[in-house]
Amino acid sequence: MDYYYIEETALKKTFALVAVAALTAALAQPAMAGDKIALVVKSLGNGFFDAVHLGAQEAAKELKDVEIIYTGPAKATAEGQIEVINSLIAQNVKAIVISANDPDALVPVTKKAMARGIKVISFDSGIRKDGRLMHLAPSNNALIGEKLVKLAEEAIGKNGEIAVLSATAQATNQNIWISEMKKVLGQPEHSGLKLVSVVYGDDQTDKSYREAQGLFKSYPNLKAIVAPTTVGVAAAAKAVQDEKKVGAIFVTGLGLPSEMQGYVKSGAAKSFAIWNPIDLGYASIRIAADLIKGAKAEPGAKLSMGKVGTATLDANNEAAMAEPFTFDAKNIDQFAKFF
Ligand code: RAM
Repeated sequence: MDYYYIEETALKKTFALVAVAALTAALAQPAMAGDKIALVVKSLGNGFFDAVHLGAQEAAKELKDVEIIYTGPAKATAEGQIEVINSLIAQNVKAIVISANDPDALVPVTKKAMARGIKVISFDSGIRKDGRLMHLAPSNNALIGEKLVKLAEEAIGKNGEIAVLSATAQATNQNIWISEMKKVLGQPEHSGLKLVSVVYGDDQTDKSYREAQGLFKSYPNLKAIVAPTTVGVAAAAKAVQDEKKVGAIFVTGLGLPSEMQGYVKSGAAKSFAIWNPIDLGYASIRIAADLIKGAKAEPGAKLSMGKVGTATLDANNEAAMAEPFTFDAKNIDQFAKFF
């Protein structure tokens, strides 16, 4: 696959889209009437989901007859999301668009919602197939796994100890990405990288920071921390900086340019990747609105993501939005103002 080509194209597309998104968001007043679509995130206070919310509002503004209810638990737990969903069922929302804290635990409550006619879709972090109509992944899972390994090699070369600092232990998305990463690490050309540990910061800054410190202590030869979570990657980079490990341990993974800018400048991180979270929120709401209007989520179906394109559902009713895009010292300033 020609990565250079993909990234050039993605750069142009992402840049055009974020510029439009920022402008639209600045002009937008939240739509106050119409079909209620609930956007349920893993936890509130996460910058990634705040950017998703911006895109959701942009879609609602475009659709005119949609009202977004942005909600989620304080901590990234399935129990918290179950409570939130029960209250949304009582509020007669038309759709629930959710990034799930667990693939299985939410199934009974989302089935209950679907039995009442509520369109349930997962995005970002999936719910098991029987608990949702479809899932919109931000990107292809195998591509993300490959990207994470390449980022680690960009930072430290072909050899050395690496550790993963993840979100919660039950997160559908991170667990898939880590298992894809392990497949890539199993290939002979990556055999020099040794994955010594996987730890969980639960998408909380303080816990992620402490887990990173724990890795420094337990693995004195550690060369890189790969964090496939925006919360974890920023916390790990801060720990590297605070503990004066810049140049000895490198942090990479999936991060927000706005949160990683300082760490790229300090050298705690050389590069990291992400897709456009504003687009992800926008695309998810467009799909939910289509389903409310009668579109069917079934294998082969083509659902409109508005200006982001078309989601074609696979045999599991899943689709992927875009390729991950890499950020480093050369382009981070350009993007940090957007997300
Ligand atoms: C965190 C969340 C989210 C994930 C990003 C990369 O914000 O865990 O689910 O997609 O990181």
